[in-house]
Amino acid sequence: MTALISGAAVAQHNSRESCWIIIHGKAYDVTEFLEEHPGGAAIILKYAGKDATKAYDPIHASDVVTTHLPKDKHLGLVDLSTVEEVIEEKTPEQRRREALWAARPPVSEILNLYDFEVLSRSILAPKTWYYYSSGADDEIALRENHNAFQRVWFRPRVLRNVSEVDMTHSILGCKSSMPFYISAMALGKLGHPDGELCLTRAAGKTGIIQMISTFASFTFDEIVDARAPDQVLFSQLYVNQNRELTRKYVQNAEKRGIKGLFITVDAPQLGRREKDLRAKNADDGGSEAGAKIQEGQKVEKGEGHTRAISSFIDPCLNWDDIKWFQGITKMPIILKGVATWEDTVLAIEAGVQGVVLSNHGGRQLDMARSGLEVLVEVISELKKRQLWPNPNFHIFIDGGVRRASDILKALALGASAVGIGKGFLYSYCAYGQEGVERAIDILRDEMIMDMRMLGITKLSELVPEMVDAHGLTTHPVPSPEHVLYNNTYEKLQLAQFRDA
Ligand code: 173
Repeated sequence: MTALISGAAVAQHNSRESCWIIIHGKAYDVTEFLEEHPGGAAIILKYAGKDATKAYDPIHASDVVTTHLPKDKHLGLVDLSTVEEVIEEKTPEQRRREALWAARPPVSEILNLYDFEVLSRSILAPKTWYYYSSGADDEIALRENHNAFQRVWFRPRVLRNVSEVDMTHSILGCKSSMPFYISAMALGKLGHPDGELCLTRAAGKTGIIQMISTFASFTFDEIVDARAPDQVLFSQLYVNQNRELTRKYVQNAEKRGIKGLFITVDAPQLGRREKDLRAKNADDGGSEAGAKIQEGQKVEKGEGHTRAISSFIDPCLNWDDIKWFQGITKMPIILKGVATWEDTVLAIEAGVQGVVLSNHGGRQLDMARSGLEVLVEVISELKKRQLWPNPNFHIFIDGGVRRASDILKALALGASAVGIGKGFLYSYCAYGQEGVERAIDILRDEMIMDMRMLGITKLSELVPEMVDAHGLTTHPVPSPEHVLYNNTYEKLQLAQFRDA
């Protein structure tokens, strides 16, 4: 048995010239890795010669250090009884946020998905909030995703017996308790220590499908291990320049029983989210950097840390690559981030099983239309070409979905199902797993109510005639404020902290 390394031995390597750190009871020599760390050298140097576990854990998947550092930099087990505990002073900002966390209203008082959002804004560290909430450039697409739903109106039917309502659905042939899935989002641990696992556990309890992000902050296997028996999971894929790593990732996903591979096609380069970039410049850490990145590669820096992580993404990806994916997996392949009918036709011709019409939550190309608007165009053009309806091809949309009414509008207009990302992200930032369960309950209640008032008892009764989408392609310009409404009536209210 090899001897344990003492705390004193590690403590000697406390400089840029020789930097050792302890993570989960093991010592690592990170001297040569300092300049490669996506989060910058400064944050590692803060822990040079010390136990960095507490700083590492909230941000990194557990295997990042082991998979990133060459084996000769793994120094061995440390005798933790000889290691001085790192006691971090809490900053006033951390104390303020902890007080807000304690003053959250009971989760039962949360009435809609916006409530989670408004609480998260205060609870999250500013740079996390900016990373999660910012859109690309002028954030027009970000806002448009939400606004588009407000340009579609219902044409409800009455006097139908709606006592029993069934909202179960099939998504890519898999059973789902409702017609939406949890969309992939990166870096979940920034928002809550249990990060993506809050989603997995809540989804398992409620029969909802979750899509795992390539850049989740738990490893892919940790998330899959947290699923309930028979729980369905999808996987989102950023294609790596090193196709061998991508092949391994995809084949592991298939082996672990993933039911759909969603290949992101709208991010040959990451969009510029300026709030995120500014927040990153203003601090040392760039803590977003710690995602589970596909193993063994160096990152480029200089344009913000999130963009640094994304430098693995292959901008060469093109239609010819689809055949390669079809050759390495039998999972259904869905292209995530399609924005036109032309590319939807190409996707059908390429033989994939579906598309997600999406502008990436307004985070990629600003002014790219909302998925909802693109949906109407796509269905109409596919019908003209006798390509729709098509039981073997699935059209999903995401972006801006916060209400069951949004989901029902999308389904009425032809969507096979709808992806919801931030609505669930903020639910766990504010309340952990309990928040996600509450969000799902809220959507279930809204679904029952809306389906009844639309005059349907099951989703197959939802038809295009139940919505008026004429205004969808009209993009209104900002109008002067409504003086009477704004000055006379109280604003709609959102959740408030107790005594805050
Ligand atoms: O939207 C995102 O933030 C995203 O897709 C991403 C991509 C790479 C790294 C981190 C996040």
